[in-house]
Amino acid sequence: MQYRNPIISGYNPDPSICRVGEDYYIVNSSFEYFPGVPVYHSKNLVNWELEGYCLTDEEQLPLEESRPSGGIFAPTIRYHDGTFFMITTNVTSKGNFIVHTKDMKSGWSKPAWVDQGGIDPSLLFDGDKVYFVSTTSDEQGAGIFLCEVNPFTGEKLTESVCINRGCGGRYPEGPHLYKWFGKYYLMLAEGGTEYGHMETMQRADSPYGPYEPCPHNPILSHKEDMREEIYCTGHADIMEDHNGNWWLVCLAVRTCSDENRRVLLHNLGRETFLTPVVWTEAGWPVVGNHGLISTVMDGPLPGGEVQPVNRNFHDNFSDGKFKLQYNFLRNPEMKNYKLYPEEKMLCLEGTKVTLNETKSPTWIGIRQKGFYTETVVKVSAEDVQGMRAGLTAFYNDSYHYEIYLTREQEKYKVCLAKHIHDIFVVTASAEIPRGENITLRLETDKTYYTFSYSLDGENFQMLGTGLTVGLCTESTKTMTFTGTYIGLFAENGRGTFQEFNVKVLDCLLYTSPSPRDRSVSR
Ligand code: 6LW
Repeated sequence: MQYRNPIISGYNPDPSICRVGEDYYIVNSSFEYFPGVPVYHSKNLVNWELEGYCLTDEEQLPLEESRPSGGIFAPTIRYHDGTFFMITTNVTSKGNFIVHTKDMKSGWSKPAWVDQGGIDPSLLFDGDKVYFVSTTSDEQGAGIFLCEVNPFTGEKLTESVCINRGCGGRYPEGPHLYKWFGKYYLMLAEGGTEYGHMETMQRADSPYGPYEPCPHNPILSHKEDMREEIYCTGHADIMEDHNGNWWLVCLAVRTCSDENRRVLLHNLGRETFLTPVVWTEAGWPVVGNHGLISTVMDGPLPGGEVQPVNRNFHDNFSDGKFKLQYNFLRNPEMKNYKLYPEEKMLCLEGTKVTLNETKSPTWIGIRQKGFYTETVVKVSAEDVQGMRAGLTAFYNDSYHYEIYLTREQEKYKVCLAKHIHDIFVVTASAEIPRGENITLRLETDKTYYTFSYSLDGENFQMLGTGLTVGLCTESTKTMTFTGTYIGLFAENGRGTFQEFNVKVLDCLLYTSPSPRDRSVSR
């Protein structure tokens, strides 16, 4: 049956998957965003719904000092004996920890910290033993370290030992240890999460090794793929579905390239992709098309009919609770976020913390889940000198564009500001009768973020644009791992928002030619 990748679009990197009967769950890294570690659910591996988050309170997820792309790195989800376990690393707090639950809807446990360092932790349940692996280093360099743990308390039951140093790629990481066909299989990401990324497989008779490499390593890599459709494939997890077919999920990147230009720059973040896996007679996995995957693939999907993928988002703020897709920056002051379901309104109480600070401004966002989107929202700004309330395309505190309402002396204005590297500037503004019931619009494509406003909700004036490549991972001044959000914000006063609609048009591309990007030379 044919399906399309990515199966989970927008910034959803480092996927880990597990199966419970005929239900499938994927978790992803979440870095400085709250709540942490999204959990997606599917019955057919193609239609995924956001089910909730593993980390939903400050004790589980202290993010206060998190740098951009700090916080929560790669997670692993496993299911054993009626209990879900999620293992991850808070690089801004105390490192590796495990949370567990028998029922996700009732929330997850407090963190059980594990005294083994490094990142990318994973668990293997093997009889009465539970092995904890992570990637860290010793005096000989980087390696995969293993200890036995109590998965409920995090207690280390054996000393940490290095079991493997990878298959020759730099940065051996993202380890998953499996027990298949009577052997221990160790799958690693190597080469770094960028354009040299790849996945390798090894196996041994003991979890402690020695490990024999798969003869056709790397089992997955796009570093030589001349199709230039998908890049950076790696950081994978493998599982057998309820029909006995095997699948691999991995992170990968779609760049802002199009027929006009080739750029190795991506603004959506690393996304989650799916590919079938088959086994050789010798017991080695063959991933996709001999280590290559595509945006359109065929496979023996496990469950029912595949529904058309719809990634639109709509909120008229009438149901009195925050939709699951909303994220906040670091640990939010929830008293600054008020829903008025009767009035179908969201009120954001802006503090003096601005979008330009590595803190928790009054900001609420959803992942940008496609290249071609159209967002509209109605905004009213408190009549306060210098406050800002509006709509932002937000990568992090040094890379964001926003259209917003403000008052300067006695004039009400709608403005466009851009923050790129160390440049923060208002690039356009227009006087408006007053800062009430203004409709703001953001249109995105692979070339521009285009900002417009309307006084009547019908007729829009374009205020200005920002280059899409300005919000790309590769161009950030520090190494980052996230992707662009579409968000609402307020600073130094109250912003009132109604009718927040985000249309993701990419899915329409599947049946019609892509909307022409306006070339940069416009
Ligand atoms: C992830 C690790 C990595 O934990 O990036 O570059 C980290 N490698 O595998 C965040 O995605």
